[in-house]
Amino acid sequence: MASKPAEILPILIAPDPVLKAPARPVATEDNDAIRVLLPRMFATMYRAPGIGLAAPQVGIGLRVAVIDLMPDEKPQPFALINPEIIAVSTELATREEGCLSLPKQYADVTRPAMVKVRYLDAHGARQEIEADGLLATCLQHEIDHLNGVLFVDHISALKRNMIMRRLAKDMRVLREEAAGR
Ligand code: GNR
Ligand code: NI
Repeated sequence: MASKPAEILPILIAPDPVLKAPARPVATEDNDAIRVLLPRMFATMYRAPGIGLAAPQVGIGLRVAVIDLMPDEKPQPFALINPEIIAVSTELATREEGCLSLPKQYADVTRPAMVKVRYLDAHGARQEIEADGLLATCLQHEIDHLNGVLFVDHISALKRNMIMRRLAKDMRVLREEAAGR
């Protein structure tokens, strides 16, 4: 039996209070909601396109994120429920980050180069993952979202203000263009 493709959800753009609010842990009672939410989050992430998406970015204050780095263009999706960073390396790594909630804005962010993350997968099974490289960055970026933190919170106030002003202007131009036709 063929099922309908999952609905694409609108992505919240900063500044939005939902993006600044810590999300609450998923509980057993949330199972039905999660079953609907995960396919929608994957569909939204792939459509954007992005390599990760956290539930607060689609207005849902739950500790849920999806990631797919698409190594060699091949899908490698995973869902993280109640993810926790349980270890970080002292070694740091700097990488240029972007965010679907700050479209077209980029900055170098320094974070631990390696992380170990514990989470529940889409079936509710306990998992642990040790990551470096882009996956380590992405895991930390998504878990930040669940704590109301954006990548711009890791850079200087000067750079952050520049990005937030540029984003506000870009959004105003887009709104004006949309209104003008
Ligand atoms: O698509 C995304 N790309 C990205 C690039 C570098 C570091 C982090 C990311 S995550 C981002 C999608 C997003 O906003 N996830 O919350
Ligand atoms: Ni993001």
